[in-house]
Amino acid sequence: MPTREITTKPYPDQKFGTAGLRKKVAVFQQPHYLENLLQAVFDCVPELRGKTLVIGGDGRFHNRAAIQTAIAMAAANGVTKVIVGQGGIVSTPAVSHLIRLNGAAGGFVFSASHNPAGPDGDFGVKFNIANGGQAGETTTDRIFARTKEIAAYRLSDGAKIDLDRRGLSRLDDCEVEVIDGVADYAALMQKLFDFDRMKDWLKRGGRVCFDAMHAVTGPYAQRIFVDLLNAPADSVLNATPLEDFGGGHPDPNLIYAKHLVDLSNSAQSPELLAASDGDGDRNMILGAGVFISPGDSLAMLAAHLHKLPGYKGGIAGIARSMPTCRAADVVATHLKVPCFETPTGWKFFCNLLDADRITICGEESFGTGSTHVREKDGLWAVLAWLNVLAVTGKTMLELATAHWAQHGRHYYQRHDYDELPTEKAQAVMEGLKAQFATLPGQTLGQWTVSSADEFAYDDPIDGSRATAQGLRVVFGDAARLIVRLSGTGTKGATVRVYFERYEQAPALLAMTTRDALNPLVAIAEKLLRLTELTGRKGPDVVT
Ligand code: VG1
Ligand code: CO
Repeated sequence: MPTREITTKPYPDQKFGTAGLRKKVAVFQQPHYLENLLQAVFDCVPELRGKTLVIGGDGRFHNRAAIQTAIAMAAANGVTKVIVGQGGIVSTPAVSHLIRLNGAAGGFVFSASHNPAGPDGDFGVKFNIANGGQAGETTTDRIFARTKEIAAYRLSDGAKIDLDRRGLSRLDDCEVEVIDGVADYAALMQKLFDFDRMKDWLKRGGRVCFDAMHAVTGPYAQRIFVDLLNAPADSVLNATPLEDFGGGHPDPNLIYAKHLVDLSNSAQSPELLAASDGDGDRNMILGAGVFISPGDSLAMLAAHLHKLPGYKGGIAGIARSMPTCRAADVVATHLKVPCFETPTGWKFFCNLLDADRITICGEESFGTGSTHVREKDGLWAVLAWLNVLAVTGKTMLELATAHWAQHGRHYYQRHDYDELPTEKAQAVMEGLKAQFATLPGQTLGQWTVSSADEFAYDDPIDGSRATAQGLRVVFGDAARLIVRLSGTGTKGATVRVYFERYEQAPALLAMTTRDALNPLVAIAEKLLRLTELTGRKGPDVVT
């Protein structure tokens, strides 16, 4: 079949970042929109020529059409093998694994992560490189620059691939293999965790409830929990991926997975409750009667990880993103391993993982991961917790309480102000920055400011410097207030405000998060003048 070269005109709005490009479906459906972006990737990443490319998606609306386009363009751009998941379904962490397993030069994930799906929802493209991680900023900047000058793209005219039938076919000089998107990932999990022990725990009456929220993790959870671990079928909720995610919002947090919170507080609660997001990289963890915040989950897993088969040798180090609470730092000190503080975004962890400086890492935004792939991994975190339960024989509440008693407790919350006009969001940031010089030494409420600055990161591996990574007001070890602008929104600007309070006194370990953080919220309102500057009565989302 011939390859066609099609003339096109650039779109100005294809700002490709390390988390890819996310837009409304209607934007992606404009003529040549997706093609322009993909051609820009092929143009800027010549390493794909003569190599393998992995393609997957979270099953959302437009996924199948986008995958056909990507395959046809890969073939026309000299890719010699495409590996694609059956039905177009491969989670973000599984794509990362497949790239590494097959020595591929890169991979596309068609997803807008936790953003709602369907014809009126969002669509997105992420591009990962040979190490399995997201392409770095130099590459994504080049891709964006290329989209602004693109004049033509190449497409193979061959037949469409049957995405539902596993096996090999050929498109021009490109071999296309439709694989079971779950199998290799499930095999990896079996290497890392003690499946016999977990099976036994379940057999003895331990109960798990995992909500796949009609997104990509359904088939993974089904295979792992039900088929491999013999958990009852009703352990997995909403297991069928739907193009509109069933009209839901697969952002696993206290708002969008509230039914799990309610279940965990009921008498019928299973021991472990969890959910993942659209593309399977996030996780939310609850136990009967307890919510484990993502920062705590990172710290607690780090403390127990050496008990799990894949991590028997102990851990080399821990990393957390700057806004993530400092519970991990306390564990790192205890274990005498380094703790790295990175900007938000998984790519910063990848350098540390590649250099074997860390074994586990995590973000406050319900993301946890380890050396096994180069993305955060929702199901991995759930299995790690299940394995910890099986090994220790303790309940989640017992584990959390013991952790806080030993290491102290970091109360934590994030407030989001969504879809603000850019000027208003900027005004909040500038307003705080203007006070930086006078803040240190000031006593606000019960705390005294030890430092106030804008976070910058010097990458210890490649020496690069990332600036403007969020504003922080630090009150020693006792508390922190952090403000940053989201880099992933699809509409307007989002201001995120993060609150952290640390307590060690036994009497202060069992407050509600809200009671613990109210005084800090009041300080933030004074410093940031959020009501006045945003015109909002309060945050849109509290997690
Ligand atoms: C958010 C989270 C960040 C995460 C990113 C991608 O970014 O805060 O921790 O890495 O989403 O996650 P931001 O810039 O909007 O705060 V995913 O699950 O959408 O790939
Ligand atoms: Co995601």
